[in-house]
Amino acid sequence: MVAESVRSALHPDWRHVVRLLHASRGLDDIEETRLLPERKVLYQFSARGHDFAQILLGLQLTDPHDAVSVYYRSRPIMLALGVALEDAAAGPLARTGSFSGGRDIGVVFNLPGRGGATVLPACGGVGAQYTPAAGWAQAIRYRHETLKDARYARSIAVVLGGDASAATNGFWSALNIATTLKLPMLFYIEDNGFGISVPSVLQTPGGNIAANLRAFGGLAILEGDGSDPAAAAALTADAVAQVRSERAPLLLRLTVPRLSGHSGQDTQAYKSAPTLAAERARDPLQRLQAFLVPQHLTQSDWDELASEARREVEAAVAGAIRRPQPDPQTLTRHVFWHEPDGSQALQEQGGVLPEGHVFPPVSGVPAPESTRINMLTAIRRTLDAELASNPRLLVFGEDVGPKGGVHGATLGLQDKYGAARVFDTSLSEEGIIGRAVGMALAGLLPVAEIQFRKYADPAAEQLNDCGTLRWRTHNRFAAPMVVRMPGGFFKCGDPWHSQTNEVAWVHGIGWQVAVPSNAEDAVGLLRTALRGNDPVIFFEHRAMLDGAWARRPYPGNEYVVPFGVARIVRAGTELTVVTWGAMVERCEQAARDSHVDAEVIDLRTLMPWDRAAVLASVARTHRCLIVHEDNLSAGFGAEIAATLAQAAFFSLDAPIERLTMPDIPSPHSPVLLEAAVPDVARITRAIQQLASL
Ligand SMILES: Cc1ncc(C[n+]2csc(CCOP(=O)(O)OP(=O)(O)O)c2C)c(N)n1
Ligand SMILES: [Mg+2]
Repeated sequence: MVAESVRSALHPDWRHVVRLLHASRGLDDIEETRLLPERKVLYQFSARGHDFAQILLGLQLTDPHDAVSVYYRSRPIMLALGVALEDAAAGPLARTGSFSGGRDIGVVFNLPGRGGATVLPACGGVGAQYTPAAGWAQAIRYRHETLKDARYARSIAVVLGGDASAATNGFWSALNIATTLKLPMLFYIEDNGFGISVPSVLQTPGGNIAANLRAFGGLAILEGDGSDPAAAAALTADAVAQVRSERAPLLLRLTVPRLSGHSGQDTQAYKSAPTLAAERARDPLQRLQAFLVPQHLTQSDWDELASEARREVEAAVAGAIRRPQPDPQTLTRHVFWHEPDGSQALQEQGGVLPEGHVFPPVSGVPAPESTRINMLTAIRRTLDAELASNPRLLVFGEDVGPKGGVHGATLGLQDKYGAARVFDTSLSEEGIIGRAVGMALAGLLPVAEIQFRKYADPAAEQLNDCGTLRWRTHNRFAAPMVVRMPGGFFKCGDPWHSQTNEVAWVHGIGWQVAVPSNAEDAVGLLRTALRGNDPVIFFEHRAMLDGAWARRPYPGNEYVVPFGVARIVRAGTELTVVTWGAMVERCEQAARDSHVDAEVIDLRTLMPWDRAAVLASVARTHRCLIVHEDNLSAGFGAEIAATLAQAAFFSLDAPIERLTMPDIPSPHSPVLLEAAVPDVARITRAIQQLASL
């Protein structure tokens, strides 16, 4: 037994640490020796060797507004944060009641706050964990300093990553964000010397990221041996305490042995016998035993804690195995807030709604002013009105601050709402979107601007992971946000500023996609997006931002256009033209020029899209032409055509036609551009031709 005086002087609670460490080892052990060979667990990641220091770190994260962004080797910290053993065991078994309900790999965790630290929904992609943690850290700052919420005064964001993850874009993006903004963020690097089989000298010069970062501005550095009990306890405690009090970033690098293969399949043939022996000699479990027994614990105390933990783990695994398999009937639930059957279930955390935010009233009826404004002004006024009514809304991106955005959409908003709410970001699209994810999970409403649609490419991983977040956490989390993205041709084209490729977002799971063609719809759709509860891509066509045709009266601060409701721009009986974005104006003109009684439908949103309106129209006209600026192959027109082929087959009197850009990037020369993008003359001919069949 530990003498009372010694125990109270001990920090941390070593008995608790011992129990957790044995529990973690027990889970790894049972999975490796029984469940994996029996194929009950299909994907196994052992935390052996990383476990001890993670547990020490987790026990420090006691602030209710702390967040941890973890990766796939992070089960020990989950146990330290209070995840029940049976829940932890149920994940790899892909059973119900686990953190993803069998939808995600068992070690890709998440944990809603529920009065304790939040574990942000983890990703399988290495490096994806970093920028959301920076977003959470910035949200802490915002909620404390701008929203004056004293409960966030000492909260911190922690991100866990391996040595190889320090080579990823996400790592550097988050490091830049945290250091330039001086955010309360702890980078916790678990350096096991390998990324699967690749040694850390190929990830960072000399193999030590901490050594290389010593000259990095605004970053405190600590490092040491994560398998040494005294050192690991002191370093994790110091690191957390320092970030809590200094409100500034710190990187803690702990060397740890990876005592098992990278994953269950890995034989570690790439490690030499001396390397394996040296790793075994650093097993933190044995070092902890030597450290505690007999000075602080008797051997029988230790043994009893070990067997108690083992018994609990065996019971937990048995309980997890008894849990039902996930129900295939629920497979498609929780992609969006609203289900196709009209039901809805609010996520537990993320976005403004779970914290009880109530939006002002809306109206589907425009209250038009007397003068017309361009689409750019319409977007700015909508942002302005929503910033005024929703203190949790933040607008950010490259150049959106003092300059007001390279397109001018945010002009004057920083002056009006301050630099905490409307701000410039570093030039990292991954940082913009990843940060938005972290902010959304922290209960804010991020409105991010991607300067041009093509420049969303570096953010592809964060965008994809954001979209799938609700589904893969089984609705425990969602990260509603609005990503504004100008694109499409303007006076000229080019492969960088003029792409539309809106179909990519439709194909990306979990994103709603709005493509307004005019100022009034832009107001209504943007407001719907900003009052919604799902991530939205808001595509701002460059040709329409100041286009004369797109100018409309401002329809008022309550005006909304629901998603999935098309507008019949021009009614007709002979042929249906389905289009959106900048092509709407051209199709309307072409319909007039063609002298065919063509109906023109502006879809306005592509996810969801108004199938009913298109089907109803084609049922009357029996002919359909789809016009879009995006490339032909697998463009959104293909989806519409497939839908019509299936659901309107017997109404069709002619083949479904598509008129689109060819499968090329947007060309720069106005002559080439003219030839590439469907123009009024070609649309007119296509209408006439189809009508004549
Ligand atoms: C973006 C991405 N690329 C590749 C992989 C495949 N992969 C999974 S883990 C891993 C190595 C990561 O090593 P490290 O960051 O050191 O963490 P450790 O596994 O050693 O704890 C790789 C290459 C991935 N998951 N994500
Ligand atoms: Mg590693």
